[in-house]
Amino acid sequence: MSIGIYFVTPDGCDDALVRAALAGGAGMIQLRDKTATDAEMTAQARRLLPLCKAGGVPLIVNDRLDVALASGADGLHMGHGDGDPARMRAALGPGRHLGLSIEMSDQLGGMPAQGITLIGIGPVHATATKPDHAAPLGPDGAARIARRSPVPAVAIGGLSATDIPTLKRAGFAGVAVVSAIASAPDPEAATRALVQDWRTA
Ligand code: TZP
Ligand code: MG
Repeated sequence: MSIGIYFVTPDGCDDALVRAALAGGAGMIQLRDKTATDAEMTAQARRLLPLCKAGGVPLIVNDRLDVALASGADGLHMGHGDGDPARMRAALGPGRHLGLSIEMSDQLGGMPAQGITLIGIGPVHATATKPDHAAPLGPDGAARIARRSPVPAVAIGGLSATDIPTLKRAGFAGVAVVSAIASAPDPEAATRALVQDWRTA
């Protein structure tokens, strides 16, 4: 699986920001919003799904199985310890993505059997976007975990263009970013530049 640039939304993300990431060439979108209600998130996912589908880009819902199911999203992404992945897979059925965030290699156990299709490894660097994050792994630490992963992995946490060559060479399927796109003055141009860096790395 090659994802390239995986855009994870900030809280309160407007549709325009997701449109910009899609226009810039993001390969996967994760709707992550710790502040929205389930109804708001479901409505937003329903609005965004046709745009994502038109570009062949999977739209993944963070944390909320009910929202993923109600919206018909392409998958769910959960944190380690946020529930039983096997139960999430049973509820999602086959054919949709099930992502899992992990912070250490101990958490790789049992992965394919649980129906997980993608793991997010991080944080690579400290980041203000996730205030309660675990100790940063650094690119080498994240890569060591990725090498042991039985499923494709993306790196996350404080990532920018400078990290891309190392992470791509380490075998990651992509890099997941919030602020490198969401806080850029021109999110579409920022996405396009990251995608270009990924392609040429
Ligand atoms: N999980 C680990 S770090 C992180 C998440 C959701 C936030 C990444 O945001 P940013 O702005 O790309 O550092
Ligand atoms: Mg979570």
